[in-house]
Amino acid sequence: MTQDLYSIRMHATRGGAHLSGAEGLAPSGDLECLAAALVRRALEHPRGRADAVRLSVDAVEAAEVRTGRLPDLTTIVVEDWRQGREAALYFLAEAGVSTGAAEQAVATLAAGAAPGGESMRGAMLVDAHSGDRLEPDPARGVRASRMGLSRDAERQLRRVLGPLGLDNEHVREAMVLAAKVLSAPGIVAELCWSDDPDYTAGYVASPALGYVRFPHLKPKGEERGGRAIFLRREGSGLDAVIASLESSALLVDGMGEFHPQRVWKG
Ligand code: WAQ
Ligand code: MG
Repeated sequence: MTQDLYSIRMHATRGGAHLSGAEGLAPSGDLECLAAALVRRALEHPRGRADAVRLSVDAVEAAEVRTGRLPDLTTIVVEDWRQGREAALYFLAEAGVSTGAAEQAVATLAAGAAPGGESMRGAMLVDAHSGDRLEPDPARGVRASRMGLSRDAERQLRRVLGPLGLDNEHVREAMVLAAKVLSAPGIVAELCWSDDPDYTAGYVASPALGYVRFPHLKPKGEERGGRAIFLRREGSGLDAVIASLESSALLVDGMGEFHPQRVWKG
């Protein structure tokens, strides 16, 4: 990396509760435009208008920035969210998550993973074997940040996603976030569905499976969403995983493969 990059983060709240967050990694010339887009996003959120928006911009030294590629993408066509969750459990098992841990994480996200049944601001960290929750703060969770797409990669990604009907912010950002998560040590899998009431899709990602998306992981109108990051507890240790998710910088500058969609047969 020769160019200096900045990490930009947005956190919006409404009535003191988490409403929306976003993070990116961009050259200085892109920051003004990005900041405006993030403020707009907080004010036009489908769950309501933010009453506080915090933006932070931090320089990241070029030498700290790793580069990487996106995970491969596959869509598994499911009829509804019940089928979607059944399929997600199947892929989590394929990835190496125990049945108990996977079922518990799905139930926890469905019930609202933060205390009081709200959505968390960040992700739960879950022991892939026991299902134990490992994140230090169960309301905040762990927020992956300092990741972004290079301009060229963004152009390429949009060119491929467009004809698939998938060129939207949810998909682009989730793929970049999954790339960041999968690059952390000891990661077994990630499970996600949105907290936006109108967006029902979600995904399971793992180093071997890539990004496997399901058009429905929750009913339309449902506001509870979130992320579970499944870890192997032995190995690098929790602090190293959290440091990697929060503080290491990843610029995605390459594509993965795009597989044809498959229909879930149960
Ligand atoms: N780090 C950790 N957790 C996060 C982060 C982050 N940077 N951003 C969001 N989360 C958690 C948080 O609990 C949110 O409530 C939850 O994830 C959902 O965030 O069609 O739109 O931004 O392939 O609503 C996935 C499917 C869409 C895309 C995900 O997530 C597709 C989405 P949202
Ligand atoms: Mg959201």
